[in-house]
Amino acid sequence: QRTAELVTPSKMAVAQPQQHLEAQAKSVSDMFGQWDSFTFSPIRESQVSRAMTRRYFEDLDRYAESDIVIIGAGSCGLSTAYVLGTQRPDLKIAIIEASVSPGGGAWLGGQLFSAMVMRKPADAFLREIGVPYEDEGNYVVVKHAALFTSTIMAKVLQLPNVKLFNATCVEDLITRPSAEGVRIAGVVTNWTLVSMHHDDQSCMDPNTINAPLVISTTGHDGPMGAFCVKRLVSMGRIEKLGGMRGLDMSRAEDAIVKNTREVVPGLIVGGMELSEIDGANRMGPTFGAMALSGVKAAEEALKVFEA
Ligand code: AHZ
Repeated sequence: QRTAELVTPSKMAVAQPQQHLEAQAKSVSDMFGQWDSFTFSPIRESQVSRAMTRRYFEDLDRYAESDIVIIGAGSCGLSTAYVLGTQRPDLKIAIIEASVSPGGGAWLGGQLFSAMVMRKPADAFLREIGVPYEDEGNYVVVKHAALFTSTIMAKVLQLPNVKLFNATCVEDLITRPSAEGVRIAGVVTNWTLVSMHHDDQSCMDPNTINAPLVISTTGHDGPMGAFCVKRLVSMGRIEKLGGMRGLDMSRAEDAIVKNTREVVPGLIVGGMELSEIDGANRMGPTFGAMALSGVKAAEEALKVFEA
């Protein structure tokens, strides 16, 4: 044990990769019946720390200047990221998610019921990402909402031009004066746990990401939700919020998709956050509008980059 402690990090770094490749070459079924002689490839604890922290800090450095920041990794934010990330592999896209676990409210269909309903034509989005569904005529049903959420998340996370920073929240917007009054030029971030303790700890200043375009999909009002539109009110850019109205599925879903737009220069708003500006109805547990609001938010963003 003592000698292992004395191995220098540089020697370890040279020695390990080849062994790792050999271990990877085994198939799972080759392990059957071999458990008595089983061992993992060796590792030193610092290698684990460095494997994580080096990549994280490289990502922080790389994405400090992003092309697009998407706030919120719920159904709308992830749909936006999928369309943008696949259509424009040249754009650097940072997703900032306040929760430890991304996915927002899309892990279950409604209450604790598993299935997820999407009204047509949002079935096109499911076909695009390869999620199977049962066709019920005007709507389709995915057998478990987590199948949609885990599939879109896997697709988004595999994109080389997208980085998800979770457990990180947007606590302010970067602004610049412009002909229209103000334009949004990036986001101010903090670890969510830090943001939650500004009142009982001494000042813990935030971090920043510069980006010419921010897409806010933080959901309806709540402790964290509707963040950007509430901030637009407090900075005097919007007079007041319309406030989300009661539930009306048909009206709500059409309105959210149609109203997905650049609300102030540099800030596109999509998903349920929009209902707070426009005074739109909520739709409850039907998710087609979240996927297609994401598609429209991406289309609006592409116009900005093509202009
Ligand atoms: O954690 C939030 C969630 O994952 C995240 N978020 C909120 N504020 C944030 C901040 N910084 C970073 N300041 C933040 N992240 O944003 C995500 C929003 O996901 P969501 O699922 O709540 O919103 P959505 O618009 O993607 O989907 C709405 C789904 C709903 S709500 C509803 C109803 O109430 O009737 N019906 C549907 C389909």
